[in-house]
Amino acid sequence: MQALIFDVDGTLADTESAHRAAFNAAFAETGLDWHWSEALYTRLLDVAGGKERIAHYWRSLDPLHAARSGETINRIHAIKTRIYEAQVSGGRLPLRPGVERLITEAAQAGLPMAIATTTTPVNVDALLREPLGRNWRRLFAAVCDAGTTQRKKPAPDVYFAALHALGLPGYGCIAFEDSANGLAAASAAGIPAIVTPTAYTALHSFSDALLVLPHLGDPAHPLAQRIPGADHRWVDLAALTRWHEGTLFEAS
Ligand code: XBP
Ligand code: MG
Repeated sequence: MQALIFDVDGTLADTESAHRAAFNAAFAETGLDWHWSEALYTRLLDVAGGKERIAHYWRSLDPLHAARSGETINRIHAIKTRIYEAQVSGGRLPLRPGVERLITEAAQAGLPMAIATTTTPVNVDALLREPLGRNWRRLFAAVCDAGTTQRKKPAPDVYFAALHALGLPGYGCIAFEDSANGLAAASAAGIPAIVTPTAYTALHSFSDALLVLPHLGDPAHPLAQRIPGADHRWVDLAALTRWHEGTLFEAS
């Protein structure tokens, strides 16, 4: 196992409720009578990328005007991003169990890491700056985000960008994801993926996943069940190495 590649939203932290609130606040601020309920947003999450999600929703309401709304969508999304950034900065949104522990363990072991997300760059800094420190970028060989590639997940582009930056083949890495789109993107890039769903993605299909777990666990929040191949009730490098060897065996 040569590197770990992390998705952000839903994986490093359960962020989509904060995103949903920011979208709704941006709609209100721009005088739109749109409101994305939890049920509607769960469906809209099938479209990766906030701007693409707004465009998709607008086309469903008013195909004619939506076609000419690029500038307006950019303006709404910029307001949403400002609101989201204020909501999650300062450590107000905690990382999921085991995320900080595993990143720290990998960094101390000198195992390269990257980020592969469809979210806007400022959102990653707002989320990680407090829990991982203001120099959090030094922990990652590459941070690939909405500014890195045009096509969003389930397209593999952002994962290919991360593999290119790492100088590694997909089968040498393990990806961490929360959604069917994310799993599809990692799988299309040839990267075995561990999925830790959230309430928004619990009903997605993860048949391609190396493993599906409620979260990565840690001593303070051990997983309810023992994990085959792991010494503890949380995911550590020793367990990941064993699981990764299994994928190489299967591939051979
Ligand atoms: C999840 C997404 C993002 C967020 C909203 O990204 O699809 O669009 O929902 O963020 P990830 P933006 O790949 O990290 O799961 O509004 O900045 O797109
Ligand atoms: Mg995600």
